[in-house]
Amino acid sequence: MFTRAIVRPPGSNFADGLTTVNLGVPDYQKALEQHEQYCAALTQAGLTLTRLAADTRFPDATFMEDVAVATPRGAILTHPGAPTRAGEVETIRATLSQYYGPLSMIDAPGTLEGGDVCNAGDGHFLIGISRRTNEEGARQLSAWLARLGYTSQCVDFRDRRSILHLTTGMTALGHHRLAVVPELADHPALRDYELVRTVPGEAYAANCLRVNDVVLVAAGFPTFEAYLQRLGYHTVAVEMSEFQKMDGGLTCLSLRF
Ligand code: CIR
Repeated sequence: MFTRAIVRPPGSNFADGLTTVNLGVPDYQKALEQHEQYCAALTQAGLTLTRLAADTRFPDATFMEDVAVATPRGAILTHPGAPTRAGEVETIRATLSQYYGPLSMIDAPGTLEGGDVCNAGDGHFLIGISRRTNEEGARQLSAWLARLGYTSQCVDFRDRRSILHLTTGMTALGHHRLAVVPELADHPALRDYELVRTVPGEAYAANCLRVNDVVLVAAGFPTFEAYLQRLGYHTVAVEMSEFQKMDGGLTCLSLRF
């Protein structure tokens, strides 16, 4: 059960952030509107929002998920693998400490981005090894999670080049279910889960966000959304086109706890 989320709107230089997709330059005004719609959906789902100010020192800083891992028992600051994002970590420390007290962090040579971490349920976390998260970062996170009484497992997907972060390719739906892109569905680490696969052309929809009784889905992926509804989920569609252009999805835009 989540009660809070920390969010930060995109800054005016949002388009200068990192991207690997070829979908054009994001429209800043539209991105602000979509961010507002996202915040409204989180509020509607029962969360109290802490809204940080936009920070133009870091064009990717709206993607809050990557700079910390927040769990019901503790939070840890990450060590982004993307050098341009390293400075974002300190911008969240004071806010997160208000809720969790002094925070530990992932140290070099470890790198880890929160987008590579998935709380799969039942006290178990999946940790992606990716272009941004290395084995040492995953090892440090796993040890920290173990101290909190959680189990974890690594999902090395460096051979699946189209997936940036683990949560780009899969997200937890509860009930031992994962939403997943076909490219990740045969990964041995996922074999004990029931998988809800996206259909061709809807891979972006795998990054959905379960918030209590609601699942936020990216607007424009009707097959996936209808599939979730048939499984009994109450879905809320949020326009995400401008964030998609910068490789970001629904989970990336907040830290929930
Ligand atoms: C980046 O490349 O770091 C940002 N443009 C997008 C980060 C998306 N975050 C996520 O998947 N958790």
